Parts: sequence; C-alpha cells; structure tokens
Amino acid sequence: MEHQIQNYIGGDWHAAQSGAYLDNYQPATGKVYSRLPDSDARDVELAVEAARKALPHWSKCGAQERFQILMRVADLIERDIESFASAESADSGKARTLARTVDIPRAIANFRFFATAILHFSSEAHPMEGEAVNFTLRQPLGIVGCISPWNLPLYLFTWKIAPALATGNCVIAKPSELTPMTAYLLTKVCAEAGLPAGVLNILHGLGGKVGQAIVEHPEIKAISFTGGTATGRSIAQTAAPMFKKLSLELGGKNPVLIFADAPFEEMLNTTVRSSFANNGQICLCGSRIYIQRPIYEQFREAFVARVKALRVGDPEAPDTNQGALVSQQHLEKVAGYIRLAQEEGGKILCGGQRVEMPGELAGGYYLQPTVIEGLPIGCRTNQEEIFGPVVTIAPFDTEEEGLAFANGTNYGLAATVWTNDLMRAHRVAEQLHFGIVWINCWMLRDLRTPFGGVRQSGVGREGGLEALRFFTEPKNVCIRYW
Ligand code: TXE
Repeated sequence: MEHQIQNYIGGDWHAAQSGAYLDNYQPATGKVYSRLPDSDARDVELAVEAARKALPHWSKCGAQERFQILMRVADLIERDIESFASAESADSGKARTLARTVDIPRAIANFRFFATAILHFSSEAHPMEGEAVNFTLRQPLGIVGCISPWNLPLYLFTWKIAPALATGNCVIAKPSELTPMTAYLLTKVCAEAGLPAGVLNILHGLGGKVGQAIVEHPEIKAISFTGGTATGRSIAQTAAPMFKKLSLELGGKNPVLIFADAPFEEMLNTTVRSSFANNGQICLCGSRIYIQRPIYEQFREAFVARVKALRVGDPEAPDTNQGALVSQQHLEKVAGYIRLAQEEGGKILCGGQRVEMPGELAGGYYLQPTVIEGLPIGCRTNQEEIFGPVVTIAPFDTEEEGLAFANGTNYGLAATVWTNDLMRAHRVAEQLHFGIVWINCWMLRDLRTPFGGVRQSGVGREGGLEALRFFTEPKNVCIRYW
C-alpha cells in the first residue's frame, strides 16, 4: 500500500483503536490507493483527552502566539503546495490544475486570513451613562468539532479549523472519509510549525461512526459542519438537545437568472464555470439556469457548444477541464438523476453519458458535462441537489416570473443574476431568498463576508467576524461606577 493514513492525536500519529482500516479509492482509476483508520468513539475519547490537556495553554497564550503559529502553517503549506495539490487531485478526482490554483491557495489564504483576523478582533462596550459600563468578553468555547466534506477537501477543512484555532479553541476535526489525504498532510505541517500537541486532533473514518461520536461527545461544545442536508438534519437532532452551538452549511440548488440585457460573453464564460467547475461538485454551483426569452435560443446554442468543448479526462493532464467524480456511488447517483430527468420529460442537449478512458484510467468515474432542457420547474430534477456536472436550462418572460422560478426550491444558498440594469439588480437581489447573491459574477469571494444559506441550505454563517463570533462565547460583564 502506497500510503497509510493515521489519526493525529496529542501531537502524534496513531492507528484507530479498532486497528481497522478503510480503503481509499482514487477516482481517476477506480483503484484503492491508500487506507485510512476506521475510527470510533474510543478515538474521539483520546482526542478529547489530548485537547483537554492542551486547552489551558492554547486558550490563554494570546493572539500573538496563535497568529505566529497559524502563519507558519500557511507558509509550510505554500512551501509544499505541489505535493498538496497532487494529493488533493488524486484523492478527489479533480483536475490537478484546479487543486493547484484554487483549492490549496485558498487553504493557505484561510490560515493567513484568520491568523491576522484574530489580531484585529475586538468586542463591544455598552456604557450606561453615569451608572455602569458593560463590556463583552469573547472567550473560546473550549473543545470544538469540525466536520467537512469531500468536494473541496482542504479548502473547507481549513475554513473551519483556522478560525476555531485562532480564537483559542482546541479542535477535533474529521475530513470526509472519501478525501482524507490532505488533512493527513496538514498534520505534518502543523507539527513542523510548532502547533502544540493536542490543540488540533484529526480523526479519520466514517461519518456515521466517528463523525457521530464527535457530535455526541458532551465535552465538544460546538459543531461546525459542511455536507449534505440530510446529514445536517441528523447532526442537529443529536446536537440540539445537548445545546451545542451549531453551524450547518448544507446543500444548494442554486439558480442562475440571466436577463436579456446581460453582458453576453462575460455571462457565458462565467456560466460555463458556475455550472461545471469541479464537475459541479461545489455547493455554490448554479444548476438551474433561467434565461429571459429574447436571448434563450442564442444562449442555448452558445452554451451547449462551449460545454461540448470541455475536456473530460486524466486529472493530472494540464489541459483537463473535468476530472473524475469523487466516487462510484456518487457517479451512480448523478447518472440516476440524468435518467430521472429523461423520465420527467427532459431533453438532453449534450452529455449524459459516462466517459470511458483507456488504460490505467479505465475504472475511473468520468461523466460528460450534461445540459438538459424542457423540464417543469417543480420536478425532482429541478428541486433536488444533484451535485454533479448536470444543469437544466429554461426560459422565463418577466422579472416576476424569473424571481418565482429562482426562489422556487427549498434550498437557499447562492443565486447568480446577470443584468446590466442597475435598478433591477438591486430589486432582484433584495427579493431572492438566498444567503449569497452574485450580480454579474460568480464565486467572487471576500473572506470577510458572511457565508451560508437559508432554508434547507443550513443555519449560521461562516467567514470573517461571523466565524470568530461562532467560535467564541460572548460574556457580558457589567461594572457599576461608584
Ligand atoms: O455527504 P455527507 P455525502 C451533498 C451532495 C451529496 C450529498 C451527500 O448532494 O451528494 O450531500 O454527500 C460526515 N455525524 N453535499 O454523503 O454524508 C462525513 O463523514 C457526523 C453537499 O458525501 O453529508 C463527511 O465528513 N458526521 C456538500 C461529512 O459529514 C457525519 C458537500 C459530509 O458527508 C455523519 C458534500 C454523522 N451522522 C455533499 N454522517 C456541500 N454543501 O458542499 C456523515 N458525516
């Protein structure tokens, strides 16, 4: 076996208490290429013990020390960026170029952003004239749990861990069992950067087993989770009666609303990306595209031509646009939705088939990017999160109708609007029931902004001050003047 991943507990690397390992598949080939510990509640207990020992120092050492260590972690990931990018691509099937230019740089940025943010973090004072002053002390929660998914492995893992550590918490973190490798590499870098033992503990294994044990542990005060809506619901069912703080970043079924006055070329380029970046496996991807009728035909023709030109293939090849999907199971799920779309009356304009690759890649999980039209707004294909390289397109007439289509799901993560009409941009943005609205752009991210969704896309916000506030407990201190 080429790689054997280990848990990271108390600054050391361990097998799971069970002694068992799970197979880790490489999506590009469909073959097992590493193994990860099959951890359970016993490993969570050890991690909590280690975190408990580390907490008094880490929570009190001060922002300056935490800043320095987290900046070193960022520098070391940057030093090793090529091996992180290769590992991310091998583990997730995404194009290596994407991992090298987006995922890993973003993980570095997450550490730098929160390392510096903690130096600037402040809290409020509420003076009561002539009587007293209230001030808000923001203290670390203690031990917190961070659980992340497989689509942007290190990017989303660090998006949670960095603010949790910066605010002085000790962390028990679990990456997805489908993509554990970069979280494992991160442990090496954290040790080299001098992160004290027990401050960050990383456990590997199944969500229903070790993930559930993290959520259930009474000493873990908060859970920051990104993943599927059904998992989020089950985590809330466990954590809410224990009064844990919860941040749930869940799925999406994001609309793209294209008005006839949109800047056409810019819109087209970005819509290809917002549909198929990372094979559509980004919670922010726009999967329902509504186009105002006057430009519907023009859009359909140009879009389909561009999608047909996307190159599906070896994630390692520099000219690959679309690598492999993350797993056999996920490939089957997405292919199942393409069949469902046809049963629901949809017409496939391009794609829809698996891509058979030669040689070593023959067992990989490749799928053509797929565009479907002719489906009713309320059908399952247009209502459920597919999370793959599949989009539907449909025309709309008026602004009201476009808005009704866009708002017509139970999800509410991100919406994209294309228009050159400033007044309309404001009007529409105000009426969209989503946590994030992009006008004439997509995935343009400023890490200071609140990030998260409404309705079935989750509760709570990440990013900037929201994350620093989530990972701290506000305590009001009222001091009376004499
Ligand atoms: O995610 P899961 P899955 C959506 C997407 C996808 C679907 C299911 O539609 O097809 O969710 O994907 C851990 N207690 N998104 O099954 O299971 C799990 O080990 C604690 C959208 O892969 O939600 C992993 O670390 N933890 C999404 C993490 O939760 C549990 C990204 C996410 O896995 C657990 C991924 C439990 N009971 C999928 N069960 C996005 N919003 O970006 C699982 N886990």
